[in-house]
Amino acid sequence: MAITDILSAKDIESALSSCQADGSFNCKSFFSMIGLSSKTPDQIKKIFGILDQDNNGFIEEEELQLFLKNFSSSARALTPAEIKDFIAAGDRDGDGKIGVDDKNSLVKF
Ligand SMILES: [Ca+2]
Ligand SMILES: [Ca+2]
Repeated sequence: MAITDILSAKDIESALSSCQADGSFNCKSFFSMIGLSSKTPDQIKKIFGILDQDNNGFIEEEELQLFLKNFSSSARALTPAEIKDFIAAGDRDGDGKIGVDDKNSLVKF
C-alpha cells in the first residue's frame, strides 16, 4: 500500500513544499494540509501503519526522523528539534513515542 492510495498526491506536494527548510515542519499544519481530518478511522489507521515502519504499534524517534520520506523519497529528514515537538504534540501518555491510541493527542491517528 502506498500513501498516495489514501492521500492526494497534490495535497502531499503542497504539504511537503511548506516545510522544505530545516525547522519549518509543524505536525499539526502538515496533517491538516494532507487532509488527514477528512479521512475515516480505517484510512487513518492505514496511514499510521505506513509511518510505523517496523509495525510495533508506535511511531518512535527514528521513524519520525524519516517521517517526510514516507511522502516523498526526496524529502528531507526532520531535525532533532522538530522530532521533539512532534513527540510533544503526539505523545499523550508520556512513553516518548506516538501510539495509535495516544488519547487526546494533537496528532490524530
Ligand atoms: Ca514503530
Ligand atoms: Ca505515547
